[in-house]
Amino acid sequence: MSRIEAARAILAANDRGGYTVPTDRLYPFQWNWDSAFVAMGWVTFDAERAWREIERLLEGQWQDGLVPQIVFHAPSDDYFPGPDIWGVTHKPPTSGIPQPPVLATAVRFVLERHGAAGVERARAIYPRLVLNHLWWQRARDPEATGLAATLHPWETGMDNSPAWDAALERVPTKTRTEIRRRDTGHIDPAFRPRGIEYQRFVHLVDLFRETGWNARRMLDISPFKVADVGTNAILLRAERDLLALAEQFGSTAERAAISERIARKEIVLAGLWDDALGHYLSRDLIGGNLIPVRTSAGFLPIFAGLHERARELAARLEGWRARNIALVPSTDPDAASFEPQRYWRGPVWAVVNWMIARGLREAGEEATAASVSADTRRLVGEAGFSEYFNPMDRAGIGGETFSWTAAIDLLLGEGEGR
Ligand code: 9WN
Repeated sequence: MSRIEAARAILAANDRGGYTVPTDRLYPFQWNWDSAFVAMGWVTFDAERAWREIERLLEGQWQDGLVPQIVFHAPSDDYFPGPDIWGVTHKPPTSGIPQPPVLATAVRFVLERHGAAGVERARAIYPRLVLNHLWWQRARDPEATGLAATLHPWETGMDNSPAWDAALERVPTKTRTEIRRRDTGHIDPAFRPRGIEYQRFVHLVDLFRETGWNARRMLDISPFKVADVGTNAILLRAERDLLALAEQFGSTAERAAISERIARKEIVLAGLWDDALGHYLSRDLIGGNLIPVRTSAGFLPIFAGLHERARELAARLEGWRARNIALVPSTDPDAASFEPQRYWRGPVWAVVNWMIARGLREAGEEATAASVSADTRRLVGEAGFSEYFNPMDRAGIGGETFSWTAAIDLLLGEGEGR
C-alpha cells in the first residue's frame, strides 16, 4: 500500500458514518478541532465526505452557537468522561465546552478545493459559523476586549501544557464525580496527563455542570481563566476565513462586524508578545500576567496573519533543528517543564506543525516552513500515523492510526502548507 493509500485507509477505518473518530477505542466520538483538520484531509480525495464531516459536527451545535468539543453520536464505554458526566441536554449529546475554532478555516479550505460544486453546501453552513463566532464573543469576551477566555485546559486542545500549570493550581482537586480514567488503560500512563491534572479537569466539569452550562455564570465563577494564545490565534485566522466566506454568502452588516473584530484582535494578539522570552505567550486572566512558558501555541500568531515576528520565531525553530530536535516540540526543550514524551509537555503534533508551516510560508519564511513540513513527513514516514511524536528520539507515541495525523500527511504530501 502506498503512503497516500495508507493515510486514506485510516480515515476510512475511523469513519463511523459521516464522522471520523480520532482513533479507535481511545477516542470513540467526534472531536471538534480533529474533525476540522480531518475534513481538510478528506477533501483531498472525497469532497462529499469532507462536507459530511462538517455537517455532522454541526449536529452538535447548541442553539446559542457553541460548537462543542465532543459530539457523542453513539454510546461507548471506552472514554471518560462520557455524556452522563457532562449532563448536557442536547441531541445528540455533547460535552459543554468548546475547542480551538478551526472550523471556518476548514470550511473555506474545503470550498476552495471543491469549487463551484461545493457552493450550496457552504452556503448552508455559513450562518452556523457566524453564530459560532458570535458565541465566542458573547460567551467568552462579553466586554469585547478582543481576547477570548478559555475556562478549561481541554478547551485549548493542549490539555496538560505547562502553560496551564500555575493557573490550574487555583483549581481544587476534589471532585463530586468519581474519576474512572479509560485513557491509561489504552496508553502508557507516562505519555498521558497526570492524575492530579485529571482531578482538576473533572472539578471544572462538575462546577460548570452545576451552573446548568450557563455561559455567563461559567465565565464569572471559573477558577481557571486564561487567554490562550493558541485559541486566540486560531480564532483570528478563522475570522479572516469567515470574512472571505462572508464576501460570498454574507451581508454588508456581517462583513462590517467581522472586520471590526479582526481589527481589534490584531492589536491585542500582538500584545501577547513578550520581549524577555522573545515569544508570544498566553495571559492568565485571573493573575493578569503573561504566562512565562514558550509553547508551540506561541508560533500560531503567524498563522493568524501577524508576520512581524516571523523572522525571530523562525530562527528559534532553526536553532532547535540544528540541535537535531524534531520540529515543533510542544514545549521549549530548554524549559524546566519540558517532558519529551508526556502529551502536550514536549511531543510534536502534526496538526500544530501544519498551522505553523502554513503561517511561515505566508509570512515569506519559506525555508523554515519547508523544514517544519519535512520534519512532520519524516516523523510520520518513520514512526507511522501516531497521535504525537517524541521530538528527541522521534518515536511515535500515544494512539496509533490517528485520523488527524493521516489528514495532515495527505495535505503535506500534496505540498499544502509545505
Ligand atoms: C480531551 C482528540 C483529542 C484532541 C485534543 C487532545 C486529546 C482529549 C483527551 O484528544 O484531548 O479533549 O481526553 O485527552 O489533547 O487536542 O482534540 O484527539
